[in-house]
Amino acid sequence: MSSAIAAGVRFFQYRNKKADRRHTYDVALRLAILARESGVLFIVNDHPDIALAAGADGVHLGQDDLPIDIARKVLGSEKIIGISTHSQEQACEAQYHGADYVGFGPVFPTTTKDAGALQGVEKVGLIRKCLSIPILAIGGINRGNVSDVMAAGADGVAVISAILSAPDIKEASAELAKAAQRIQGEA
Ligand code: 3NM
Repeated sequence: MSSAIAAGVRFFQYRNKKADRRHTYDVALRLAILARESGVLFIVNDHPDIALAAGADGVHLGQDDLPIDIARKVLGSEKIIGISTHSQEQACEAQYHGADYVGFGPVFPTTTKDAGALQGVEKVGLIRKCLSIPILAIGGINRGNVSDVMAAGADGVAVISAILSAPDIKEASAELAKAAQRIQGEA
């Protein structure tokens, strides 16, 4: 995380589907402290209670996690609640229920998880037209396609393998952050 912070990444999610809740809390606590000291945002995947207990900025929910309004009860009005969406209908519903942002994907093929039907860049443009909350595109995003996704209307991108599998995490983060910011600056 430190390398990515140094490279300009400003929003982090701790996602570990295999760890038990105690381990998730322990790691989230350390990452929340680092994020606060570094002035970046930090959210925890799946668990609103762990996000709150660890002092994170919010939670990222999946479609099968707690509903947004229940997570809101746990976290209060100040924390960030985001949710993964995989269709225009889910994205609209997330906004209606008070999500602060939606993740939308998979935009491109990914081997990181079985993310369901491919959405493509055009869908990002479509949901941009009906959502006022930020859209973070996810799924197979890399330095070669990030500009297209941003140009289609995403507010940001969520990236796993193009950063974590890169030989140099700092360099990969910097290239992605620079490409995303350049397009945002043009918008
Ligand atoms: N969620 P990578 S795609 C965690 O479509 C996740 O909601 C997705 O990893 C979704 O950057 C995905 O390595 C994996 O493709 C993203």
